[in-house]
Amino acid sequence: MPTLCHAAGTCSMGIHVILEEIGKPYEIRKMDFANQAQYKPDFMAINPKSKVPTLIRDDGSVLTEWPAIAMFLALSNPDKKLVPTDIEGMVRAQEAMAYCTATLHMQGWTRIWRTVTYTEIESEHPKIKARGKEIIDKGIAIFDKQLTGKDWLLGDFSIADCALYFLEVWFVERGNLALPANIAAHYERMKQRPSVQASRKYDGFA
Ligand SMILES: N[C@@H](CCC(=O)N[C@@H](CS)C(=O)NCC(=O)O)C(=O)O
Repeated sequence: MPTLCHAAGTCSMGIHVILEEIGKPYEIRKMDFANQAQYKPDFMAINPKSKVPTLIRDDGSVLTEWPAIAMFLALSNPDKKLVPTDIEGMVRAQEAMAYCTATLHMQGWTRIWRTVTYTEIESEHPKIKARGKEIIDKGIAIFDKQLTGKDWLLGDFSIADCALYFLEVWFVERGNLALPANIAAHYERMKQRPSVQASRKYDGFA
């Protein structure tokens, strides 16, 4: 069965939700980020990028990068209908997942949480964090607009919603920020899904 290398409260929450949606057996390898488990040789032998999500598949091969893992899981479980099958729907899923992971996560939240990677000059940190917040707010507004009159980003529930979900958790639970109306409703809808409830219970979110 597949193994998800996962750390609580990180972006791999979204992949955990997808595995729960699929409903087949899987294992979680719990990563202790507080002890820098991602930089230990045993994990780096699995994923030299030192990142979660990392998926160890049934044949032992390792898949990294959120959108690739999500697409692999969706395409290899077509009966679960977790990604549209038409070209337009599939590229829209890629578009949403790329924006969540490459821009809002990497460009936005990284500026806020890992400001020191941008500069060690502390007096510049507020400016860098403010830029991160701007990037996040812009993205949240774009997704809020996309959700106008819709329950899910692409019409039907999909892996794109699971990408937006981990950002919603960060925004609300870690940032103590209020989401605009359509995304707030999307977050509540996500929280009604048993898959999300299982992930939240595992990670200790109410
Ligand atoms: N580009 C990767 C980024 C994954 C990523 O940055 N994951 C974070 C957790 S949210 C991580 O593993 N950080 C560990 C570290 O950088 O030490 C993806 O989208 O999967």
